[in-house]
Amino acid sequence: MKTLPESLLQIIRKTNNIVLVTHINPDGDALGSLIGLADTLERMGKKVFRYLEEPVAHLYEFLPDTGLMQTEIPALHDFVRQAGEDVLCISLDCGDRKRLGMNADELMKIRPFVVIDHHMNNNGFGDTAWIDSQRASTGEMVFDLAETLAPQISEKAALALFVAIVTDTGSFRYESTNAHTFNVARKLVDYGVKPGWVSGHLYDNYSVGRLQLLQKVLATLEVLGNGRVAIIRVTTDMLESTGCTLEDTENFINLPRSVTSVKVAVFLKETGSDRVSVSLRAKDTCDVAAVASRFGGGGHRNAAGFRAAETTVDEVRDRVLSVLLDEFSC
Ligand SMILES: [Mn+2]
Repeated sequence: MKTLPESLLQIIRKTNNIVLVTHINPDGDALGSLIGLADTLERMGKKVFRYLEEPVAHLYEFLPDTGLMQTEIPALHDFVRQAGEDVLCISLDCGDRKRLGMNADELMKIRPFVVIDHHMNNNGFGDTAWIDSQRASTGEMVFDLAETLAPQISEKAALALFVAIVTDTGSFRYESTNAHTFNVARKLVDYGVKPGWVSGHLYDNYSVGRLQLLQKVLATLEVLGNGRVAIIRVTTDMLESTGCTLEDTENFINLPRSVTSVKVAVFLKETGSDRVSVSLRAKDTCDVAAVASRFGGGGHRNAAGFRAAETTVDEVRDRVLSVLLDEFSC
């Protein structure tokens, strides 16, 4: 595990205006890390601009301070202008500058640009980077940072960081979970987090429509390669007829992945008339980050994804299958 670089601490300590950004379609780790760090920095007396491309997804609305997120680029410009030279941008949980979204170039004009992340394929874009692929979540890294910077972590920040860790470790089940992960989680509970309350919000808080959507998605299940590959899909029609959005499909992929024989689960999502987004989850040795990078995507060895345009779900299915079975022997 890489320790927190001193240079990062110095640059944060001396800067009074800090912009926090994360990847598009932010998950629990992205949002939790951003919220937890924002609160810690504000308690140190700094001004913080919490930038998101889109408002917080319904699933994560229970997180603290979601109302403080800003989505407007002109507001960001005002913040940076008022800050003058005394400004810094920190990117959290984002493995690639493209994943900063449509305003990536604008965001990266804010200098210095600091990257804190745990994605294996992160090439260290920006001026200063703290990247540690041994970490189970960015939230765990932000905890180390917050604990070093601030005398006390607030209950609010603790909750946000706990959600980051729980979601990115699949509730402490993934391979990346280690003693440090539990150590951080224990400290967060000491700071006031109630794990049962968090689980209730994350896992027992769904609509009937989502269950009906799950019914339709599971009906598309295909199992191939002698049971090693399981594929499910969601179409825009299914979303419409159940009153759901793609957000509601979060965690669906864990069901095909949970089958004993399955080494790779593939979730094909129709995101428009000719657009498809693909999530890949692996067990054991298959490296789905390598598979995803073949299609211009990325991620972790066990969890990765990519997007494809000007294509159909069937076409993408065939291409992914041939790469998985023929080239990677997953
Ligand atoms: Mn993460």
